Amino acid sequence: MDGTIHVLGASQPLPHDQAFYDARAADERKDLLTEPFDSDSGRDNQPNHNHDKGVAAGFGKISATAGGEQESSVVRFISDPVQIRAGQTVEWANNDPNLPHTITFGTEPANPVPPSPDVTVDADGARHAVINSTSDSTHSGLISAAGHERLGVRQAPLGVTRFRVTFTHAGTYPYICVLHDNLGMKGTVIVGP
Ligand SMILES: [Cu+2]
Repeated sequence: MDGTIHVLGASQPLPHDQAFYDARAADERKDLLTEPFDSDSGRDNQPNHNHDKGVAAGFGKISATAGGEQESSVVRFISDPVQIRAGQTVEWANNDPNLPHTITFGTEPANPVPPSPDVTVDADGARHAVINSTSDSTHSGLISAAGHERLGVRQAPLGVTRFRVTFTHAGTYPYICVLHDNLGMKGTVIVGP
């Protein structure tokens, strides 16, 4: 691990111009944002016995940089709209270590933190609700990873990063993340008979 410093005279041209560095920055940004799509855990092809369809509720990444850390987030529901049949279950998974999200059908709650009273907890810790009609309201509460682990600090309990909804009747069910709907974080579940 060694390096070399080239010191140029003040009048010598630099090897690269600003456009070169702008293009490199754009490439790195694209890599950060697209990489999780290759290997995420919330896509439809993920083998999982707890649900029929998976939706990624955001992606994010924390990168080490010379200046400390850098965070990047995709604030979207990926795999949207999702189509299922009546009786099937959709699972949302937040794959972002930076941002909490919610999955909210119907009326927005005054307090976005706790889940609505109809939400139960599955054996694996995921939250779960059942929606019987397009006029039902349900709210996941904040779905988020636990805080960073830090030296000398007692480890925080795991965060709840998954929310499932079982749909018993056909219909079109729009939903939002109450924290980021203004940024376009909205989705739709289409339930066939
Ligand atoms: Cu969100």
